[in-house]
Amino acid sequence: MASMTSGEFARASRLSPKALRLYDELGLLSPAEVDPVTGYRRYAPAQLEQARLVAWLRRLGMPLARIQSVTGMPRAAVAADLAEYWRQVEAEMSARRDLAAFLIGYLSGRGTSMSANNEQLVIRYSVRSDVGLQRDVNEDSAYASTRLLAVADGMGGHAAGEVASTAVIDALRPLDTEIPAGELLDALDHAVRTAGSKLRHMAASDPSLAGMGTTLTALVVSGSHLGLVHIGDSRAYLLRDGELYQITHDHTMVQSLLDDGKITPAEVASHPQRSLILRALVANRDYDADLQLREIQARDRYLVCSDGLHEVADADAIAAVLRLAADPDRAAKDLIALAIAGGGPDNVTCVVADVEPAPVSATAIDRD
Ligand SMILES: [Mn+2]
Repeated sequence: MASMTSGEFARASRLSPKALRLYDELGLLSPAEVDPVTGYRRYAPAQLEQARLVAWLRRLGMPLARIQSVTGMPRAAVAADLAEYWRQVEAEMSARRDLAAFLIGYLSGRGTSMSANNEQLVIRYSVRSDVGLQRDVNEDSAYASTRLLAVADGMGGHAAGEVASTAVIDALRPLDTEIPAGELLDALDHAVRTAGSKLRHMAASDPSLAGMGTTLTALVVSGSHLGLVHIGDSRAYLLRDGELYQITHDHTMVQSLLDDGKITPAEVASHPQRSLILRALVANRDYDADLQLREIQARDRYLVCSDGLHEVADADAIAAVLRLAADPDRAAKDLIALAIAGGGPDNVTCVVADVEPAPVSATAIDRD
């Protein structure tokens, strides 16, 4: 049986190479063979059905951990699990439909300023930053509140990096207010563009700031939704049901080489251009940031961090700390310690936020 290159397999299965790599990392679908020298993956045509099944289950919204648990099962067992999963989805949808109907009536009847949240959640957070062991100044800036969680990692030499990251975090402050979920992405887009033009204005009036720039990864919470804006190589992670997910994509040279299959994950750490950032908020150019809208759930734990953490700590090490720490402050302290133990080559900043159900007394809506 002739094997297929990952590109051929991606086209035939209508999955992106990125999705195939993710499925491999998660143990959902491993290549039939991996070239020991080049790291190139090859798949068997017989794996197409498995690939399509994984893609369909993803489209239905089944969590990765659950897909993982059914892969390899006989078809009948997968069918039974899918039926059970779908019953749960419909039960949740039905509960949300009831709540939405209640809210629509409530809002149109009284016209109060109550926010249209359909779940009552609270955010507990902590922020920690450290200069590290090899730098003289800390050019990271951060912000944390119950609504806005942000990290910016400045660059540009002398004090310019600190100026850039501080200015961008300041430009985000207006987001620390009640924003309807439907307006989150527009608000984030506006804030990041304002931040970019602020950098350009500052550089125009002070030539020593011409080369400055900063990364930005920021989360804004509205009810059960979260808006995310991201540019550069800072990261956001989500720990949900014990699984760690990186929810931002690095805008770096090595990430783009990885995406194109030109290097392997093992080659990243020693790549000569590993610190080269392809997109950031800079004074002399206008790059687009990534925007996302996500649902948050009670017991989610979010981490926003500068590369001072993930350049020395891999996902397993970060996940281990996030799973164990009793509260956000413990987690943030332990993550900083992890970066220092790894040599502290860079400034390191960690914002950790837990999503918790609101205490009953604070619940605005009684669904009964
Ligand atoms: Mn950094």
